[in-house]
Amino acid sequence: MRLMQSLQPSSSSGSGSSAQPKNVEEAKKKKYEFWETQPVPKMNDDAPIPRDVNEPIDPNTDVAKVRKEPLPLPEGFIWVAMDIDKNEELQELYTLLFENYVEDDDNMFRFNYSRDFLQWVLKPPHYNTAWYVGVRVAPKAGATKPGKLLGFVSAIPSKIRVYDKTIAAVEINFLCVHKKLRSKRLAPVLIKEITRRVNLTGVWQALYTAGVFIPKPVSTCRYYHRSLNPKKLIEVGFSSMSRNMNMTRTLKLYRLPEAPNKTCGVGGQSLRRAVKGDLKAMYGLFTAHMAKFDLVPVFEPEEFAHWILPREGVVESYVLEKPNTSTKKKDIIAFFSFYILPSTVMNHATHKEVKAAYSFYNVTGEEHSVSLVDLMADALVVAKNTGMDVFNALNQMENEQFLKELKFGSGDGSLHYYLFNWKCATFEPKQVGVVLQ
Ligand code: MYA
Repeated sequence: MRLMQSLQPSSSSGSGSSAQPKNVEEAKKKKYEFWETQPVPKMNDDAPIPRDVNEPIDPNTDVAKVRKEPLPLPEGFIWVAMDIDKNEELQELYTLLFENYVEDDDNMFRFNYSRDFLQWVLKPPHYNTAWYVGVRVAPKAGATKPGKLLGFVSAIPSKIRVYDKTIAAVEINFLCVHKKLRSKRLAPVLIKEITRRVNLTGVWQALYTAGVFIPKPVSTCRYYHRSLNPKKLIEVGFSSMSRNMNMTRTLKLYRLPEAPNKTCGVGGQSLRRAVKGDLKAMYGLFTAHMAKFDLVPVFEPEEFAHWILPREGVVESYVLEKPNTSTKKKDIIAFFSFYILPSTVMNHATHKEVKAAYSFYNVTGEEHSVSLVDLMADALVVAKNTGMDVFNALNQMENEQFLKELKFGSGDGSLHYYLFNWKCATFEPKQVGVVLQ
């Protein structure tokens, strides 16, 4: 069975949008009217950036020079900061994304970020509500309701280490323009406005990912998919059955044990859902693990807690414990985590949604008392028992160790990583330690 579809952030979908390049060959033929004006690497600059170059493209850090007023919008539209603590506004954002956000190239699936997921992703410690930038239709005189939300982009604060430098940055996500307003150059205005708002706080760099190829990725990773519910995935067209397979054989191929068993039992080890009291040990494992990679998030303990503690239907994490004979307590020796992001099945009579788990941060301790393959074999079982249909992972970090062995199939799209206003050597997927939602 070959997995045919892979949901990638792609702007080629939806009405009226012109196809975006997917790779460097296509990209070199295109003129990037907007991106050529921005502090990002030039598309046609083929010389690789040497490893000792690791610095801003535009070194200006003078907040006084940042424009004080919002960018002008076409008549009839206004800027708003969405208040996602208000149910109605969270619902409006949810609906904009539910109807207009990222689709696969064949317009069969669309990401369906839940309201709880949005609250998780947009509200890490130190979030800034001015960075939930919305564009609304200007309300008519005397109107009691706000105008419809037609565009959005968000930033959250983030510290990232790029090789040996740690920089204050933001992560940009949820850039979305309503399908009816596509190809009218609203996206560049949203990007310039979020840049202005971030610059006003003295931050000059950003990290973002996209399925489209724009100037110029610092890394390109591939998605891999592991069927947990192969029958449904085939029925909705997410994956297809190869010619020498039938359903019985396919089901057998992807069958999983009913309970996690790879890591358990061995030397008294046991697996359980992570709780607050585990955070100190998990944080220690995590920071040691991240030292292996070159593009990584630098979390304070409270940020780590925000990202890793389980939230029903949003993010799951499990720790593996081992009895310590000298302390008579249990030590946490590894953990895995995944976030839960369903996709709407757009045109199917019975199936409305594919439930997908996305590999997040998975760490085995230094002593290697458990292999990443065994740990992730149990992650698959937990994901399946949580109701997931598919488990997705990028070929980043050390994921190549388990992808083939655990029967992940290669997707058909790439995820490009970008740094705004930063010049550095590109990263192999195995050097990329950051996972964005
Ligand atoms: S990735 C997810 C992006 N969202 C979607 O794919 C949802 C579905 N699509 C849409 O809503 C629209 O098609 C979007 C474009 C909004 C994507 N990233 O307004 P336009 C360039 C960056 O006429 P539209 C995510 O959220 C395109 O090359 N640029 O087009 C991360 C062209 O520029 P150029 C993109 O289709 C976002 C211009 O926009 C993308 O109506 C990171 C055309 O504008 C894209 N995904 O709207 C944003 N797609 O002329 C950058 C197209 O040069 C953040 N374009 O070719 C930068 C850092 C900012 C903060 C800095 C702080 C220091």
